[in-house]
Amino acid sequence: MPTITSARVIVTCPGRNFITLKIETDQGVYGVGDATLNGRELAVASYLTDHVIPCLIGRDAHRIEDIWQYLYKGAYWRRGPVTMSAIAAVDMALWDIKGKLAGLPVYQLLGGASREGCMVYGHANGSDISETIERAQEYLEFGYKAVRLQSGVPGLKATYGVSGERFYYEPAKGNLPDETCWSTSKYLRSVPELFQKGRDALGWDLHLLHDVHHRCTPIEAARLGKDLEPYRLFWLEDATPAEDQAAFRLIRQHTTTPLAVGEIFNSIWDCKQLIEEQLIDYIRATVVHAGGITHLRRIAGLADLYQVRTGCHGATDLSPVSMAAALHFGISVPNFGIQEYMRHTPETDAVFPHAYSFQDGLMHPGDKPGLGVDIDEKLAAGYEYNRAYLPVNRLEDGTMFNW
Ligand code: KDG
Ligand code: MG
Repeated sequence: MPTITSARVIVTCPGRNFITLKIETDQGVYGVGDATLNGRELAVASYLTDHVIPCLIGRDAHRIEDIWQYLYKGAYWRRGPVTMSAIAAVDMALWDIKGKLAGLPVYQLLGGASREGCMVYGHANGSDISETIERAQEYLEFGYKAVRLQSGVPGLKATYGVSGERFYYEPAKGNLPDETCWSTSKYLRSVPELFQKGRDALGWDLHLLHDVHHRCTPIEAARLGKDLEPYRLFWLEDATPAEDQAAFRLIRQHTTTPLAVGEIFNSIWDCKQLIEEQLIDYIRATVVHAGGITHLRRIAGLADLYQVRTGCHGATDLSPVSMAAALHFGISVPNFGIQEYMRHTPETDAVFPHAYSFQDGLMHPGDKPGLGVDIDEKLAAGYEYNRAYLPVNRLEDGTMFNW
């Protein structure tokens, strides 16, 4: 049996913060797992170092399910993003070890490939509609089959998803959170025009997506979904905050625009009702924030029964370790839908050398044993942690709102 001899957390900031868990065994094989929780990174690092790692030493690294249950049930305090990101990191690292010891890429241990590659989407964003469309055209030239369109809203200084970065997505900044200002009525007026012009310029072959980022009430979201029906979106994401799963019933009753939700979910309980009542079409829970490959497979299994497909979160703040794990999961699971892929900067890619690749709009995890991703610890040590926050958002009259 491969015994866990040590485990440690590596904190690095090659342009942005990443938390990586490295688990070593007595067989000379180690595994890596991502534990990055944007804006709250050190909470997960401490949870791992102070509470989880001492429980791992001496355990059989092959017992992935048992260790998962031990960390989930054994904590007594179940669920929550900090706990579940920590468990996810352990889970990813153990799958990495199992693959390396078997001499197989992780997707082969998950049942093998169900498709040639995972369709991915990138973010096209611009300060106005024409800039957004130009960005989307660049994605088309790269070979993407799906693009998310976000555009500045006339009358608002800044809006979600629109940043200076072209191919990365980096909203976390500063010593304290940035404050942005929001008006749902201005936003709702501008989005249909974005998609009407988007379809005119980009045609109908490209899949188009949009992220509301939890900013509408259910009835506002229902109206937006209806207004966007002529443009046949692939999905409308996070239409309303999903703490209240039943709220999606109202949206669903009014529109046939497909709905996606779940990037902030951390357990199957967050989406059980959404899935069982077929209130959504895509579940966006991710490998890093929802308990690792082991738990995400459980969510996908439930979703498959109800014809809900996967559409995992994959913004730049999910490290290349998560990206690799997401692709092993995505290529193997029967009800894969799409994978978000915002690229990492060259500094990040250098710290995390990886085997996954992009071609013609699809990504493949590669065939290296394990996850096929590593961390260059020497390089990582050169980038010190830099506290950064996600922005907060207020309505025009100053009322605190959802970001
Ligand atoms: O850290 C938060 C971001 O990853 C999130 O705002 C990105 O909504 C997002 C998306 O769909 O990528
Ligand atoms: Mg989102």
